Amino acid sequence: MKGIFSALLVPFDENGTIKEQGLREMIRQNIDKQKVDGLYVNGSSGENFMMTTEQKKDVFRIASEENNGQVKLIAQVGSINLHEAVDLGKYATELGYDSLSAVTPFYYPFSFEEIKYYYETIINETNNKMIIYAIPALTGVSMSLHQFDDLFQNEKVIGVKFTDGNFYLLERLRKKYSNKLIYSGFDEMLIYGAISGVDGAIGSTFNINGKRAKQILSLCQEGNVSKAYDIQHVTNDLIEEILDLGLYQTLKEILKMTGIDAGVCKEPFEAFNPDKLEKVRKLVSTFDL
Ligand code: SI3
Repeated sequence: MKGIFSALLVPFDENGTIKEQGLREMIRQNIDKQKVDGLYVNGSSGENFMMTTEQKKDVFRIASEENNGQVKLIAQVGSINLHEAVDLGKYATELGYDSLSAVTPFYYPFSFEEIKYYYETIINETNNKMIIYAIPALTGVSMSLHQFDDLFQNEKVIGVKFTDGNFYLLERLRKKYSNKLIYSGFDEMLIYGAISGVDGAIGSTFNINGKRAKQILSLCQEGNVSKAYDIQHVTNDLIEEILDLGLYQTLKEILKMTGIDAGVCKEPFEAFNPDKLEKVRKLVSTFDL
C-alpha cells in the first residue's frame, strides 16, 4: 500500500454522464504510462461529491475491472450521508478494494465524537480497513494530534491521507505512528512530506505527472534531497500553470492531447476556455507529458 497513488480523474460528457471507455483509458494511462503504485478512486479529483450513488458504484466497478489486480485500489466512500458511505463501503469491499478511505464529514460542524462515530460505523459495517481523508482546507475539519491518537487506536484505521500544510502535525504523527500509512496529499508539497517520511502520496496531478512524483519520493527515501528538489521545482512549474488555467479541466485537456477521451468536468465546474488550448499544448511539449 506504499508509493504513488493517482487520485483518479473521471471523464464526463456534457450531460454529466460517465464516459466509460474514457475512464478505462484513464486507468490504463495511470497504470501503463505513469506506472503508479495504486489508484485512489472517487476522491475529490474524481468529482465524487457531485455524482449520484449509482455513478460512484459504476466508477468503483469499472476501476476494479480495468485494473484486474494490477495495482492497489483505495475506495473513497466518504459522504455526509453516512448510509451512503456504508453502502459504498460494502460495495467496494465486495469488489475487493484493498482499503476504504473516507473524507471527514463536512458542511455541518460535527463534533469529534460524531466524526469518530462516522468512522467506526463505516468500519464496523464493512469490516474493511480505513484510511482517514484529512483535507481541512476543503472540509473545515482540522483534527489535533490527540484526535488522531483516538482514531488510530482502532487497528482497522491503517492510515491517513494528509492533505494539509501542517508539517509539525505530520512530523508528530510520523514519529508516533511508524505502523500507520501516511500519504502526502498536496502534490506541490510532496517533497516536504517525503522528507518527513511519508509512505506515499495521493494526488490529482499524478494522472499526468506520476513519473516525476515517483522520482521525488524515491530520491528522498534514498537521501538525495537536492536532486528531489530539482524535480519538485519542475513539477511545481507545471502545477502552477495548471492551477492558473483551472485544475481538473486542464488535467483533462492535457490527457485529451495525449489521446485519452478525458471528457469534461461536471457542472457547475465551468467548461475549459478553448482560447487557452495553446497554453495547454505548450505544457504537454515543455513537460513531456
Ligand atoms: O481525489 C482526491 O481526493 C485528491 O486528489 C486529493 C488531493 O489531495 C488533491 N486535492 C484536491 C482538492 O484536488 C491534490 O492532488 C491537488 O489537486 C494538487 O495538490 C493540486 O493542488
